[in-house]
Amino acid sequence: LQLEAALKRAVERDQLLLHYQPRVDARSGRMCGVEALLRWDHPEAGLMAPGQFIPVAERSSLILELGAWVIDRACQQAREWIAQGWSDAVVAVNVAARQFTSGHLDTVVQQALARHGVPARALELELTESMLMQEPDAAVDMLRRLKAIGVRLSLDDFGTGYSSLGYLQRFPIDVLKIDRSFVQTIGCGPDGAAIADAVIALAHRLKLRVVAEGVEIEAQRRYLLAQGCDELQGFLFSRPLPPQALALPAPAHA
Ligand code: G
Ligand code: G
Ligand code: MN
Ligand code: NA
Repeated sequence: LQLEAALKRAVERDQLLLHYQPRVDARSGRMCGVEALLRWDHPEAGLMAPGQFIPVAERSSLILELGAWVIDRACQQAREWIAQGWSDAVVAVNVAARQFTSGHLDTVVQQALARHGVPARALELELTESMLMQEPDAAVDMLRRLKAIGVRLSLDDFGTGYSSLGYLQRFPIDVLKIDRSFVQTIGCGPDGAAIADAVIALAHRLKLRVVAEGVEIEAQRRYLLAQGCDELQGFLFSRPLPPQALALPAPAHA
């Protein structure tokens, strides 16, 4: 309860910040987007990772406030990058289950885009299988409303949750993100790449983009490129960084 009260104050006291981890185009190596990752600059504990406080926020409606703050700040940053010449910047934000099932996510997104004058294509929402499977019909309805706004939708940690492949076809999503546990086994034993291979094939068969996360070594990069994976993310390229530390890509249409 103490942490919850402190977290509530953190929003008001401007102690939250976003770090950004690059996503690179597998073929060209060019940065094609970033994932926003929440941090709490705690006055005593220092910089806290979301694993330490998101679960606390998720126990109450505080997660809705926090989630809206993240979307707003990500849009503000996207606006800044676009103004700096990174015209096709895409900022992906993680969405919590309660945020998705609240029924207001489309309104929150629409308002943030409008407030900062950001095109919808610059925002991607990272969802998980389990949050969509809580109430699949309601989920399809919300996904359609989000698609109508024009934001990109991805399934994060794909392969670790529970979902049915049948629903995958009903959900109007754009991107599958291969969970890092399936990337880290590439090169380990004869079946180490089996799940990554299958997810890439499935994604392309369904005309979805596929992103591998947790790419840490060159052998994984080379393998995923050869398999046709579209985008890569991981410590091999960069850790999550404060926005001013990111080197922006050269203009695409120079
Ligand atoms: O950075 P770290 O490894 O601690 O991230 C842990 C988890 O926190 C990841 O699963 C990530 O998706 C989640 N996370 C990071 N930022 C946010 C955020 O802004 N909102 C929500 N709901 N989850 C986040
Ligand atoms: O669940 P989600 O995919 O949103 O989790 C993102 C988390 O994964 C972030 O906290 C980020 O720091 C972490 N991460 C990003 N790249 C790598 C990597 O190459 N290796 C590992 N172990 N973690 C990573
Ligand atoms: Mn994520
Ligand atoms: Na993930």
